[in-house]
Amino acid sequence: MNAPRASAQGALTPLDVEAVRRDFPALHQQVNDRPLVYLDSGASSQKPEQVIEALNNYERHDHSNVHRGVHTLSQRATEAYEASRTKVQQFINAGSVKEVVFTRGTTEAINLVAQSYGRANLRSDDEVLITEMEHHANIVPWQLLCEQTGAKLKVVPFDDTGVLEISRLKEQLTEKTRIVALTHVSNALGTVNPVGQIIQLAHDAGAVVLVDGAQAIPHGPVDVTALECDFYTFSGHKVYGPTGIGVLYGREFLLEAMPPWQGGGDMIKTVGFDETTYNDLPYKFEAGTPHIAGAIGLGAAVDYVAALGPDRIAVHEHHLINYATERANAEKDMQIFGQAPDKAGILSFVLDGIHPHDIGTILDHEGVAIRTGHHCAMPVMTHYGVSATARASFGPYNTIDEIDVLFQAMEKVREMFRQ
Ligand code: C6P
Repeated sequence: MNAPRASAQGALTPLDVEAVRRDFPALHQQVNDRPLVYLDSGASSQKPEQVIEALNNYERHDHSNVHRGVHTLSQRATEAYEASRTKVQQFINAGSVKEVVFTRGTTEAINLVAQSYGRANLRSDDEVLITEMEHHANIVPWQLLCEQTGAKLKVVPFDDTGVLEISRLKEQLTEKTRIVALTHVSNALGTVNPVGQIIQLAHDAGAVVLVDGAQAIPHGPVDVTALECDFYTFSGHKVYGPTGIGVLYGREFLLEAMPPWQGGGDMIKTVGFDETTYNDLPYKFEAGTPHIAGAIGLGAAVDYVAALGPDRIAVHEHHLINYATERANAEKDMQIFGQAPDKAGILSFVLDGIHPHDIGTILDHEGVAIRTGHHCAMPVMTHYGVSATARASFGPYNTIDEIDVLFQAMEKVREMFRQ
């Protein structure tokens, strides 16, 4: 995330968390006879009324296919779909709507870049640089690309506190590096990487940079133009929007030069058996009927986040993670994974002698939802020699009281497993 603007930071009014909570109907329910404490926004966030209403309104009144019909419903659907693209463009400060491609999510966006940009530009002997803290979605597409092209995958390590080793990155970045792909915020450690600095280093070495923003965009301001990144990816369902929709931001001149990835309707201008010509950006990369409702819901979601204020969300979530970390540090049997100085609202931990899945199950009995497992970041688990962790992840609707409930519920876990 771009740091909350220093001048604005002092002047920021805090989030009215109770008002935010009122917007999220799913939060107001009992789970296992306890009030739900939802601490799994890193896996998928909940949706505010504003998003649910936008989806509802579209499905009830405006549904039709986009870019195809002359009739009123198709025009309404097209207008709403394209209006969402403009909202996303403004939200991330992209230079043009041509730079905003709708995808199924972060995973598809990364695969698109690997297969389109990567296949067109990489040769054997070239190198792709990723980091040890990547989600599988930012590892496997590059492994596939390397298998296909003969390029080599190199991995920048992180230290035991979860901080990327920039000195190693500098050593590994060479004239052979064509692509640097890294996460903005680690989903398993919470580390916020210095992506601005890394982008400059990569550009100096002549490489393009893809930033996986899945865990960054929901939790603070992101300005792709200020970052000067080449590609930025994120998913709707982590930013209080629907599943099945996401965004690939790409610099226009790069997208323009890239070949299409998937072929089909909407991505063409003309089709003949001898020759097919491709549509303009961004449609060249949107083959087939898109997830229209998803895009409209995502537009409502970014409107919602913009109105709350990404700066204010970041400040609130820092407050939560600092409090949770302080509490966790006071527990002798608790080990935290990821103690980077710059950290988003993600607390990954284990309790001595208790399997994370057991922690998750008992917490669920207490109404507390967390994620347990490898978090699709197996190399992070390997780094620490564990197979899984428990992970609490926060959103703008979480409170200090809920963190207290988490720690109280952990007492139950201890009682159950240490009798
Ligand atoms: N992480 C988590 O619980 P998709 O599935 O395409 O929406 O997002 C993939 C993805 C990519 N990068 C990062 C950093 C991510 O955190 C995720 C999704 C979820 O941590 C589900 S595994």
